[in-house]
Amino acid sequence: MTATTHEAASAAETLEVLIVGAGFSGLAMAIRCRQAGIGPLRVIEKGESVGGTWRENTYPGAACDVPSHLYSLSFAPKADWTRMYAPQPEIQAYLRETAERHGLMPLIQFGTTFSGARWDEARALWHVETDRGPISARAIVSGMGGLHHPAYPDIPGRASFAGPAFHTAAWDHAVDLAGKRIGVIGTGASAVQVVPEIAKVAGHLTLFQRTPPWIMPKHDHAIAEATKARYRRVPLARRIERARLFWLHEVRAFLGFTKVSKLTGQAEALARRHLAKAVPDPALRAKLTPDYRLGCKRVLISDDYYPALRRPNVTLETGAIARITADGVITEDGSAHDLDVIVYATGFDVTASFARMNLIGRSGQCLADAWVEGMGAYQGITVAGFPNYFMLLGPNTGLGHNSVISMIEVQVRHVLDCLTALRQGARAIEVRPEAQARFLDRIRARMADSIWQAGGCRSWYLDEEGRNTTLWPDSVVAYRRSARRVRMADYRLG
Ligand code: N01
Repeated sequence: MTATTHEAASAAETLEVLIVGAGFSGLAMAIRCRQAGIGPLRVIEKGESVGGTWRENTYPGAACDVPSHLYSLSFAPKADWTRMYAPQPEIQAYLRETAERHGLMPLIQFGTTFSGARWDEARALWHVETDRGPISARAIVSGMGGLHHPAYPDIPGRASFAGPAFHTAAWDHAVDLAGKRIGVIGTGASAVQVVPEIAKVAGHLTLFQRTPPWIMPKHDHAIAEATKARYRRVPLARRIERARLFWLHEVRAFLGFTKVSKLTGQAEALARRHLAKAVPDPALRAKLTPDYRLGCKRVLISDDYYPALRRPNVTLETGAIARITADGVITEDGSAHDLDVIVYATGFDVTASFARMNLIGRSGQCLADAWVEGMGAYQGITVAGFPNYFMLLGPNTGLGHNSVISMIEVQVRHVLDCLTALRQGARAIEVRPEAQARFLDRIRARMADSIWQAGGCRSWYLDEEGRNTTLWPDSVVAYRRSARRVRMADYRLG
């Protein structure tokens, strides 16, 4: 395959495919498109380098909570991951090296934000708006994901705080935290990673917890040089390790974390033992004990979070926050917590990320309007009324139990099949509304007794109406069966 057929198209040229985002999804799609000879192809990326969420989340302690040999692309293997759970810089470097090795860099237009697209029925193409000018493309593949709009809490007085205040996903590295009084709001996956790091340097750290998370042991460790050498020499050994990790998550975590089962109870017992071992003080332990079922929120893994909370310079505050002032946080009991810095570890606005896509489909309908009853897409990938538009990690394709990279790979396969149909002469490919409705009914039925609905908690998985429009309610194997190959009967070719 020559690189020239895939070089970025000139501004006026109609692209065969425009990929939005150069994170895991967008890069995986671009690699596969190149391998399939699809072009002209371009990737637009709002940032100045590849990596997506792994470029944006640079907070101290950022790392993957899925083992790296599993949290990587099967067709871009890396034998020498340094740790069981790679730190963020290593994952970002992996994505950069992967993009370079596959010749993607000339195809990526950095510093370009997608601001919307309108389907042109007569010409069967998308007119895409970006902050760097318009682009025409026959097909769009969104690799934007859902976890990139930081959510800031709606706390009165938030803007009045006089000191530096920033979100974990927009870390301000210019702020020196040494010796400072720091408040961290939130106790999710980002917080459990950042808190132990901040605690090491802070004068005092106050952690504001609304809901305690379930935390399992992490057992992170460096991967021995001999193991890396073996994985380099014998790729089969690395593949076996990947398969072992996949099935471990697929079976044990799936059964324990997605429905209330015997394994849920066993996992809770393990997490309670982990807590009891790390926190002997019964009062602190009580504050850290969840009152909902494990799996209802994302199950966290950490070996250093609980020990960090025992440090003399750390306070766990469980009183609700009443307001923020210039000097710090006031809790509802009237206590003032004076702070120099506030860190928002308050997660992402997932629903808004998708809804904000200013996409106008075939009959002039906006995607946000198509989703007034909640987000939903056929296989999480395509939406009726929006031909030639494909989403990677779209609605209902997140996971609570396994690596989302395995979901991305299934979706890339599905999209490639659709793109192939376009290459074979179809002007447009669009999911049939009845196929989409059938798929969504199936999802909703499976969701009914899931732990996310029945586990007694409120999480970012659920939208304002309490619908889970973010997670896949079944195993990865089931998703592969469902989505890997396109059932052409479910699509209408135009
Ligand atoms: O965000 P979260 P996150 N007052 O939404 C609290 C991925 N990820 O950035 O639980 C007080 O989980 C909120 O409290 P509550 C992963 O998919 C992956 O940590 O709602 N508190 C919660 O404690 C993850 O699931 C990795 O009661 C407020 C916290 O803020 C997703 O990103 C690492 C509040 C938000 O937790 C999001 O994780 C990191 C308020 N007004 C993240 N509003 C990996 O390692 C919110 N909170 C792969």
